[in-house]
Amino acid sequence: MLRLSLLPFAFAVVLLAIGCGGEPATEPTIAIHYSEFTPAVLEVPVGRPVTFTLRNDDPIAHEWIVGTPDVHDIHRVGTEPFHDERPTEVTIPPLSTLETTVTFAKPGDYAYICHLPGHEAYGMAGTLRVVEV
Ligand SMILES: [Cu+2]
Repeated sequence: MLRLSLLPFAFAVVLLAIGCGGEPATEPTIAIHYSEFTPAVLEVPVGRPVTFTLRNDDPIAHEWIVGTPDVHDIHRVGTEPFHDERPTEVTIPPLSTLETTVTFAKPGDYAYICHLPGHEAYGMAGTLRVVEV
């Protein structure tokens, strides 16, 4: 009896794990809590505007910076304390939500990382998969 009642739950977990085989997201939400991005891997389409909702549930500020390795190299040693001028570089104040819209011209995997001191080392990084649709 117990086994039967758990079956639908197990099925739902499998569906979540394979992302339901759906389209890449054009309006994804990335949540930040305990200095961690959720989801840590996200698939979006190339050549189409993608509006990211960035929700910071922590009582401290974080950054969401997405780009190629050279972009991250710059930000690892950068001194800009606040980002609000490029759609791919966003500072999210404590306990707040921001939106940013980006159209990715080239498919590939791009890291998104918080470059505030110590946050990347703590694990505050994710992967954005930009895919052909
Ligand atoms: Cu952070």
